[in-house]
Amino acid sequence: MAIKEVLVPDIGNFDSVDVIDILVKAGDTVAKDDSLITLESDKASMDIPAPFAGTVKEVKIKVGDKAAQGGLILLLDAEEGGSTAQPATEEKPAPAPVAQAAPAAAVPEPTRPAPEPPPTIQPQATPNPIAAHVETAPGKQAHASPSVRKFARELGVNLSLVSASGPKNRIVQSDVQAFVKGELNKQRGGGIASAGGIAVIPAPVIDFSQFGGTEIKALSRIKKLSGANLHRNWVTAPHVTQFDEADITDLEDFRKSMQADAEKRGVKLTMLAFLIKASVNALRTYPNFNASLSPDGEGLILKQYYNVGFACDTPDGLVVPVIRDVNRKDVLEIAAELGELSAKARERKLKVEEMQGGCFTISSLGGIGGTAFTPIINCPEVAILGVSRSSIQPVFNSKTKAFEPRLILPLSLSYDHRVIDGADGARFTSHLRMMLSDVRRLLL
Ligand code: CAO
Repeated sequence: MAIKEVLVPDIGNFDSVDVIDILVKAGDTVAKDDSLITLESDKASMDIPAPFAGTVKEVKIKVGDKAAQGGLILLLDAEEGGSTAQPATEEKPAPAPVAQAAPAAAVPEPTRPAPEPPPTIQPQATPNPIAAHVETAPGKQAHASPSVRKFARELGVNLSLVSASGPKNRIVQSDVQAFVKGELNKQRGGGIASAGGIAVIPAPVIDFSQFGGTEIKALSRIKKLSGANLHRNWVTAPHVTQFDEADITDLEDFRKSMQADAEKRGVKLTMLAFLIKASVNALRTYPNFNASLSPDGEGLILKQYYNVGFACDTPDGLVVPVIRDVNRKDVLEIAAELGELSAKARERKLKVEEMQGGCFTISSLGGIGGTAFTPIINCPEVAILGVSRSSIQPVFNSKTKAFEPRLILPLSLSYDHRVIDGADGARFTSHLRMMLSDVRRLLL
């Protein structure tokens, strides 16, 4: 074995092109002609193949770098006799330590034979978006490097169905892997047989510019990721939405009475904080809501912790920060965390772990408006609470025999009907109603 450099070969008429995909990592074994990296210019994309077989010792380039002919890609521990067709250079050994300081010229530079130019790589033209769109319909345009296309072909994946997460809306290998995983999970259907999958007719491909001016606005990364997740959740979990209303007149009075105190402590005491507290009480009473289906669909994983996520609208799209161990926190602590996490979400400073581990989600649109909506479950959770705008409603008081103005909060609970029965759905919202209409219970 000998460590050799692998350099960017002659890539045609390009001075410097973007590295858009690294297909190997240190320790990987590659065969001659296996793709190592993908380069992309405005007009073309190309995979750079291994000039000989060996084990990757160190990758010297990263996604986002610019590459030009002769640039160092990686060091490859070449297999014996495997490099004859593609000579490359020996890795430069470190200069031997010398006892006395000596001018640099005194340490002989090890001979570094010029690498034999590898064969010219023929760039593969990036498909014309319009042509690709038509070509891959039904679905959408699929930008992917030749290696990813090969990988997809080997797995029988139709790239037009795969969501892209790479630069310039490019499908990368991990997207294909995620797609295959998703398909396998779908087939398992959470353990409940899916009758041959869902057959839908292809979406029509329409050139909207024939009707008037159009422009294309790229979807943000968050929108693309959340869109794919929402679609999967909507299609795989049979949703039922239970609507209810809670009388929050007393709770709102209480909240307002506590607001000044809370502000002194730098906290905005919001209705959402009380809703999170009430939800955890309902989750403890109805543990099937604090659960996930096991991956084989044979059981229910009941969670002994109570982490609640809340949908947060940011300029880049929807994110769901998670407040952990809500059962151990009082309403003020929850409100403080809500404020911190929402601010972080809007400043794009949320850490991955701050969006993980949720058991249940609340989507509050009350500050914006609306009377009811059907939220999509944040799977693998099994339920989500939608909250709409509260309003003063006339409520009949059977004792006084008169209508009274009360502040009514609309609730929309979507649940996964594989896990939750309709009766439990109604029990859960009734429990929430009770908690929210009696502030003493809520704070106990
Ligand atoms: N009814 C009436 N008014 C309400 C209300 C409700 N249910 N909930 C909040 N409000 C009012 C508040 O009183 C407040 O008014 P003031 O500014 O006059 O005090 C205002 O709306 C803002 O509310 P807030 O500061 O309490 O914030 P919030 O807790 O309502 O919202 C957050 C926080 C992060 C949930 C919100 O900013 C957000 O991003 N909401 C959108 C969530 C979303 O996009 N969901 C859809 C996901 S798809 O299923």
